[in-house]
Amino acid sequence: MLSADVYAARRQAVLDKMQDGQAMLLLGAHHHLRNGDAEYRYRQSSDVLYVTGWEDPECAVLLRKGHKKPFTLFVQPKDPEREVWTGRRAGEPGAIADFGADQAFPFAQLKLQLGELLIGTRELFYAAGLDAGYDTKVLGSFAKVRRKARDQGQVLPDAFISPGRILHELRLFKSSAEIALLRRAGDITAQAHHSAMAMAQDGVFEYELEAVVDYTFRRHGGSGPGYTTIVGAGDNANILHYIVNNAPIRDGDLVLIDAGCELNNYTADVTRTFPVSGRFTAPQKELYGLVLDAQLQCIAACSVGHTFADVHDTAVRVLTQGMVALELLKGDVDELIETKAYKKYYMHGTSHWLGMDVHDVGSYVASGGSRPLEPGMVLTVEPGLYVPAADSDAPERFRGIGIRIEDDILVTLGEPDVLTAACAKSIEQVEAACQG
Ligand SMILES: [Mn+2]
Repeated sequence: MLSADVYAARRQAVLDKMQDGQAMLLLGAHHHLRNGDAEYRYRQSSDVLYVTGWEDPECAVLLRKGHKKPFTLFVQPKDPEREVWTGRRAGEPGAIADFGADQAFPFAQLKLQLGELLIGTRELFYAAGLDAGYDTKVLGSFAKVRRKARDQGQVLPDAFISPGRILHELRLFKSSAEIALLRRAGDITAQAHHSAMAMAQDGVFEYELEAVVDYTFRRHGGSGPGYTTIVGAGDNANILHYIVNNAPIRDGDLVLIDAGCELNNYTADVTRTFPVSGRFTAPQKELYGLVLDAQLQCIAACSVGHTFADVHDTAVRVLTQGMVALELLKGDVDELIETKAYKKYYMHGTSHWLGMDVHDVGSYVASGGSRPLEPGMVLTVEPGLYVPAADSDAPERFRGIGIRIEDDILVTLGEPDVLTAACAKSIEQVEAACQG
C-alpha cells in the first residue's frame, strides 16, 4: 500500500473530472474457486486499489461529486469469529480511520444503502454489464428508493458511463511513486531471469526454472508473478501462451522466459531468450541479433513525436527486412508488409500499456488515429520471431527456434527510460549470465 495521501489525491483527481450530479461506483473483484472449495489467492481489482489501496474482498467504492461525504466504502465488517479463519479485517472503523472514508457500511448492505446514497445523482460511472450479480444489486437498490426519490422531487441515475473514461486515463500516466515501483519490480525481475539463466542446463525441467523465477520474486518482497510465468524450451517457445512448463530442456536449445514480478500491485513484464549451453549457435545468433536490432529500434521510437502504432510499425519493418535477408521470407519488403506476410513468423503486437495490470488500461487511439506517446506512459516493447520445428518452408537451420525480447519503457521528455535495463540482453551479456 502507498501512503494514504496518495489515494486521497487520486480520489480528488477523479472527482475533479466529474460533473455535479455524477457519482462513481466501483465493485471489488470476486474470490475465484480453483477446484472444489479451494480458493485462488485473492487479488483486488486494480481500479479499486488505485483509488483506495483496499486489498480485501467484498468491497465497493462510491465517490460522489459535490457531496459533503464524497467517499463511501462498503467493506467486510469486523467479525472476530470469521477473522480467526480468514484473517484480520479493517472493517468499517478501519475504512474510516486508515483509508480515509467519510463513511463505511458492511458490504452486505450495498443493495439496501446504495439507492439511498444515489438519490439526486443523475449519472453513474459504473461498469454495467460486466457482472450480472452486481448489476442486480445496483438496479435493485434503485427500485427500492424510486418512489421516495419521486416524492422528494429528486432524480436517480438514468445513465451509466464507463468508469474507465476517467479512471483509466488517470492510470495511464504514471506518477514518480508508481515509476519507482515499476523500476524496482524491473530490478527484481532482472535478478529472476539471471537466476534462471544460471540454472539452465541439459535435463533441467522448465518448471524448475519457473520455480527459481517465482522464488526470486517472493524473496525480494514481490507478491509473485504479475501474470503466469512462461518457460518454453526449444520448439515450445513457438507457443505464445505456453504455461504448462513441464518439458525437460536440452543442450543446444534456446529457452524463452516471459515473467514479471508484481510488487505492491504493479507488475513488470520481461521476456528473455537464452541458450541452455551458455553459447548461442550461429543460426540462433542470426535470429537473436535480428530481434534485438528490432527491439532497440522500437525502444528508440518510444518518445514524444511518435505514436503507439509507430513502435509496432518499426518492429514489422526491421523484422521483415531481416527475414528477407535471412531467406525466411521471399519477395519485396513493402509488399510483404502490405500483405502481412510477415505474420507467418511475427504474429503478435509489439507493445501494450503496463502498470497495475500487465495489459494495463488506457485507450490506444486518439482522434481516430493511433495515440501519440506522452511523458509518463509506460509500455512494453516485445518483438519476436517464431519458426516452428515443423515449418518445412523455413531454412532448416532456423527450424524450432522461437525468440522474444521484451522490456518495459517509460516515455519521458528526453530519451526513453528502460525500467528493466538491469536484465542482460546483448549476446555477450546473456552468455555471461548463463555462465552464472
Ligand atoms: Mn508483454
